[in-house]
Amino acid sequence: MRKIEKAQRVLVVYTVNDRYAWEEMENLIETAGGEVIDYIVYVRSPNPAYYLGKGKLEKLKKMVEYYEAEVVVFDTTLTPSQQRNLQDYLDTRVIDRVELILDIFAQHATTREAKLQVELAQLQYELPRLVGLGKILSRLGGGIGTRGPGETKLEIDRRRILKRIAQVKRELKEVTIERKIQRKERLESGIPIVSLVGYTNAGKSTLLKILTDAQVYIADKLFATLSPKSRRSKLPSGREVIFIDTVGFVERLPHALVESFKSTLEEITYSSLIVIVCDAHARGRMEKHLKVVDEVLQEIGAASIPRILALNKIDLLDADELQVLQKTYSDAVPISARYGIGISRLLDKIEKAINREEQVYELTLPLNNLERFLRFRNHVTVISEKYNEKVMSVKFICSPEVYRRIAGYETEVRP
Ligand SMILES: Nc1nc2c(ncn2[C@@H]2O[C@H](COP(=O)(O)OP(=O)(O)OP(=O)(O)O)[C@@H](O)[C@H]2O)c(=O)[nH]1
Ligand SMILES: [Mg+2]
Repeated sequence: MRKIEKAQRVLVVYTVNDRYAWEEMENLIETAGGEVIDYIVYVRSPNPAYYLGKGKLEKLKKMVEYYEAEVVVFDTTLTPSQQRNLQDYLDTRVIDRVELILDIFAQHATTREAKLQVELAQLQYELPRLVGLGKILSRLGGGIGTRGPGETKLEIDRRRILKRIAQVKRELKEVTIERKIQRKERLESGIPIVSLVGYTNAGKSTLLKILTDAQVYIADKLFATLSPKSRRSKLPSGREVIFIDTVGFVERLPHALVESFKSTLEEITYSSLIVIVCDAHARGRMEKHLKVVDEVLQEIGAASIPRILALNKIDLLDADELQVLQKTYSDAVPISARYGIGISRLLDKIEKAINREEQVYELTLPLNNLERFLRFRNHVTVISEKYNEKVMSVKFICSPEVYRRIAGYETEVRP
């Protein structure tokens, strides 16, 4: 069930005094298909029953009536009872930030995996909200509400949701196995993986396209990419890498979503290098966006992977702005993914970062079992090789990941 239908009139309740946060919320609502017609701001501590204080609540009620608003969106998380009370009092649909983001994800999911991941997040969000739904849902019809709030019905619904959760989890497991096989193949190829990560709408898919000539979906929408693509490509030296696109992050990303998309986000943890793509045109928001990216990377266990920062969309900046930016982020690479500016510098930096990770290793391998080493021959630089009738001693340079692959074989070496 969609929370916002096309062109529905939406009133917003902002809970922070931050122009950028308002802009982002408006963007989220538009991405979901709604139209923001007016807003109120409420930054005081939330009332347990209605979130809003009495005065603001009455004002909002009048606005709902005046505009005939179809949806009220709160830019925060509401408790199930606050949401229920608000819907009853305002006599219109009330949704919070989490539901809005889930709604966008649901609209953008195209692959089986993404659809299952979103459904799981939605079901988990719905479950605690099921108990004693107010009159509004029964009146609006559709979905759970049509059955009315009778206790036994609720119990039936609860069981139905739990059953569906179990089923979705089972189906996701199957899909995940497929992903694991692909990942294993990628890792075994020894080719370094470079993940493009960043805030939603930063230009990750556009960058993937220009780096690899891939056909990817690019849109001025939040969360355009839910089923990330990966593509092989060559660095300036001719060395191969795999670039992977990722799901965009957002401030206060619903935890249920991070959980559901874990298998997709997990891909990032297998990379040799992370390129953080950041919308440099987002000026005032940039630092916050970078902070969110950092937090998500920590949460998924990718904090220790080396990073490069790419400041994207510099075509939208004037010379002064660019200069200030370069001073503040002196290690970053300014680029325009759309117009192909700064891409070769970025590739050089990627290559250097990958090489920096590499070290000299030494191995002694039995001659009758060189297969594994030979498979990785293209991913190492051999410094010296020595043979006798039984073994080969080899000194070479490669990345720690490639070495791990070869070293698994080392244990089989017998003196
Ligand atoms: N002006 C300008 N626009 C850009 C540039 N790179 C990307 N864009 C635009 O920014 C918007 C978002 O680009 P995407 O590549 O879809 O962004 P994304 O990071 O993949 O977004 P999600 O998948 O939603 O997380 C699109 O409208 C792009 O055309 C750039 O260098 N300059
Ligand atoms: Mg994308």
